[in-house]
Amino acid sequence: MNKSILIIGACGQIGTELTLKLREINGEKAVIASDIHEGSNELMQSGPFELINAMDYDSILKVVEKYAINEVYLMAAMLSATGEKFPEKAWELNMNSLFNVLNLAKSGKIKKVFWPSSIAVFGPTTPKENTPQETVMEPSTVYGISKQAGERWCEYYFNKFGVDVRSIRYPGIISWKANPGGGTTDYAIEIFHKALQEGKYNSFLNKETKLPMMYIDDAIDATINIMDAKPEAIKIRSSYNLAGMSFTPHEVSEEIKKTIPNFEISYSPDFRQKIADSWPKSIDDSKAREDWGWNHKVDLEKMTTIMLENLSLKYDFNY
Ligand code: AKB
Repeated sequence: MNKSILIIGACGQIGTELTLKLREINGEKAVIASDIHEGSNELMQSGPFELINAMDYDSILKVVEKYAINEVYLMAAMLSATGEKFPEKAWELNMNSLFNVLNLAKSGKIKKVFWPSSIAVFGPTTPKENTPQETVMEPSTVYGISKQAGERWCEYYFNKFGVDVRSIRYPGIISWKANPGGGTTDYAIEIFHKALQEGKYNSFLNKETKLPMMYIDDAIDATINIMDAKPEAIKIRSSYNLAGMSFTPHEVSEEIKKTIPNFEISYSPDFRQKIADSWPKSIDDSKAREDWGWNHKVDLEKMTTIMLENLSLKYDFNY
């Protein structure tokens, strides 16, 4: 069967690069981008685009029928920091969009679903180092609660209705093409922009806050690989732990200094510190590696080089 893919939330940080990559692999016409607003020029010019409100079942159904869609990637969500400001909206968006897509699959209109979970499913009572796949999960943010509930619903729809839904728990994703959207890990992107624009950065997380992170190319590979794996290989139908690297604001600043020696970092932790403190420092992703061959490629050093090289062109920075 030929793939006909719909990406909901295609203009966001991950959606933008996922859309471009899936179009490169499957051809532009096979991948329909959608969001509640238009995206970057690069994204808009790369293939078909439809306006969709992820909370409106009928607007999704219309596009699914128009293009005979068989796979949906649901990338629309309200992340941890923004979610704490708008708890009810976060719950509404994160849960309603998931139910819409799961119900489309249940009714047989689509065959396969990708839905991202997050390290935010873990909470202050979770073991912090090498956090296991199965462990205590008592998330303390609305975003985390919605992702944990979502994981339960994904597994339920698989067991009860045979819905082929696949999911990974993204760590903080670092990228340079599209801006991040209101997460606690966003400092790890802002720091590169500020280093090149101002030579200094005031971090909203403190010096030693270690969090799991991943470069966007690895995240996109993981997303496409889990969707391409044989159904029997996907033994976990809630969501897989996934890891790339872990670092602190201090460690990434030291890495930036290798290229920009005068770079200065200061620390003014805000409400996001408490969120970060509730999350794991590192993740055990051995199940993803065993079940569907996950393998990350980019470490802190390589990611720093890629970020500085690409953003220096945007800011016309010579070093
Ligand atoms: C956030 O910080 O909210 C996200 C996430 C870890 O899911 N980047």
